[in-house]
Amino acid sequence: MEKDVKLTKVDTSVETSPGTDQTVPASVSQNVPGTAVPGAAAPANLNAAASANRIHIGFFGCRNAGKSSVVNAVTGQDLAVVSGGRGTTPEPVSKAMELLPLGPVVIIDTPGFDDEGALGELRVKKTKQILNRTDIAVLVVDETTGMKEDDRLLLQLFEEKKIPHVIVWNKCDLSGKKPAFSDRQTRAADNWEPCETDVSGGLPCTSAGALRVSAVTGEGIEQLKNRLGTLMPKEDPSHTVTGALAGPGQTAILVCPIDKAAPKGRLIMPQQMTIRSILDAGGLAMIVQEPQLAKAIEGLKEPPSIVITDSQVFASVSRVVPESIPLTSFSILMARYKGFLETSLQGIHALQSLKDGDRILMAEGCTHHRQCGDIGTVKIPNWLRKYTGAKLSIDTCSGRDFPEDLTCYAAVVHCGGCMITEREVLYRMKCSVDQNVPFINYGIIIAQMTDILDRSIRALEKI
Ligand SMILES: Nc1nc2c(ncn2[C@@H]2O[C@H](COP(=O)(O)OP(=O)(O)O)[C@@H](O)[C@H]2O)c(=O)[nH]1
Ligand code: SF4
Ligand SMILES: [Mg+2]
Repeated sequence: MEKDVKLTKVDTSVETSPGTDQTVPASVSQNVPGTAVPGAAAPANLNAAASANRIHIGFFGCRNAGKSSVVNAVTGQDLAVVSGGRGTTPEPVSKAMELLPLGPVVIIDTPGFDDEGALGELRVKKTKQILNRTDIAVLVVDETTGMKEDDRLLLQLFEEKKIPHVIVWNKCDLSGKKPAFSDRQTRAADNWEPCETDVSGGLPCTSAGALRVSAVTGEGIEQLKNRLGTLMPKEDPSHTVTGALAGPGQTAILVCPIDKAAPKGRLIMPQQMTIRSILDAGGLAMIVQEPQLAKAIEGLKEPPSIVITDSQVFASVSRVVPESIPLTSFSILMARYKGFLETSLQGIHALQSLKDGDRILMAEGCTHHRQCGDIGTVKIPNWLRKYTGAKLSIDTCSGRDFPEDLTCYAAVVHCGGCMITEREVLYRMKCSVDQNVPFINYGIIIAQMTDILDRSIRALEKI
C-alpha cells in the first residue's frame, strides 16, 4: 500500500485572476516577503485548470488570529508568512494548487481586516474586492481572545455577498479541552459544531458552522478541509447557452458574418459555444451569412424556433426575420450565460443621463488575438457619441488591465467576455456594482442604440 500520500500539489501555473493582489508562482520562495510577483501570467501547464476556473478559498480575520498559519496548515506548505508581529500580510497573497480532497483551488491569504493602515470604507472596499472572487470564505478567529466587532463585520460581508463560509476558532491548543469562548462548542464530535449555537458575543454561528483548530498542532485541520469540501459550489447541468431556445428536433438559425474581423478558417467562441449548446439539446443548427438568411427561413418547412445573430448586423437581420420568429444575439446569450445580463439591462438606463465630459470605460477580455476587431475601440464609441449627443471621453482596456478604481467612470461597457471565464467577468461586474458604476455589455448597448433591445430580450422568455 502506498504510504506518505501527499495532500497538496502545487501547480506550475500561477494565479491568473484579475486583481491587485500579489500573485505567487509555485517556484518562488514563499518565506521571503516581496518575492511574490505582482501581475499575472498565462498558465505554464496547459493541462492545469485555468486559475479562474478554480475554486477560490479566502482566509479572513483580524491580525494575529492565525490566518497565515491556518493557510499553511491546510496547504501543508509555507505559503504565507507567519509572525507574532501585527500585520505581516500587507497584501492578499494567492496561490493555485491541487488540494485533496477539494481538487484544483486557489488559496487566498488576506491582510488583517483590523489593519491600522486601511481605514473604514477603504478596507471594506478592498475586502469586497477579494470577496468578489472568493467562492468559500474562512473566518479565522483567535479563540483565546474571542470574536471581535471586525469579525462580525466580516461575517456580514460574507452574508451580503452570499459566500458560503465557516468560522475557524484557531489556537485551540492554548485553551486545551475547554475553549475560552463557550462550553457548548466542546460537545461536538469531530470538532464540528452545528449551527444553532451562539458563538461569543451572541452572534449566531454561520450557516456552515464553526470548527476548533490549532494551526500549530494540526488539530481540526483535516476536518476543516472536509468541511471546505462540503461547501464547494455545485455545477448546474441545466445552465446552458441556449436553454430551451432550440429543443429536440427544433431548428435554430445562426447568422455568422464572415467579414474581415472573422478569424481565418474558424468560427469565434460564442458561435462555437452556441452551436455546441444546440447540439447538446438535440436541436438543429443552421449556420448562414446574412445574405443567405431569407432563403434559409423560406426553405424550412416550419419556422425556426430562434434566430441568433451577430450583434453588429442585428438591425438588418431584424428587418429580414418576421416578428413572429424570436430573434436574439450571440452577445446577449453570452451575457445571460455568464450572469451579467440583468446588471447590463439595469445599467443601460445610464445612457439617458450621459453628458459632456463623462468618461466611459470600454473593457475587453482579450488582448493578443482580439476577435472583436475595432468594435469596442472605434464603432461603439462613435455610435455612443451619436446616440447620446454628448462629448464623451472614452478609455479602453483589454486583457488583465481592468482598473481597480472605477469611480471616475459614468459607465463600464464590457465585451461578451467569450475568451475569459465567467468568474473574471463577474468579478469585473461586481467591482463595478460595488462602486455604483453602471456595467453594460456590448451586445446590450448595441441593441439599445439600434432599438432592437426589446426584441432580443423578448426572445429569451422561453429560455
Ligand atoms: N499556539 C498557537 N499559536 C498560533 C496558532 N496559529 C497561529 N499562532 C501564532 O499566532 C501568531 C500570528 O500568526 P499568523 O498566522 O501570522 O496570524 P495572521 O496575522 O492572522 O496571519 C504567530 O506567532 C503564530 O505562531 C495556533 O494554532 N496555536
Ligand atoms: S473576450 Fe471579448 S474582446 Fe475577446 S473575442 Fe471575446 S468578446 Fe471579443
Ligand atoms: Mg498573515
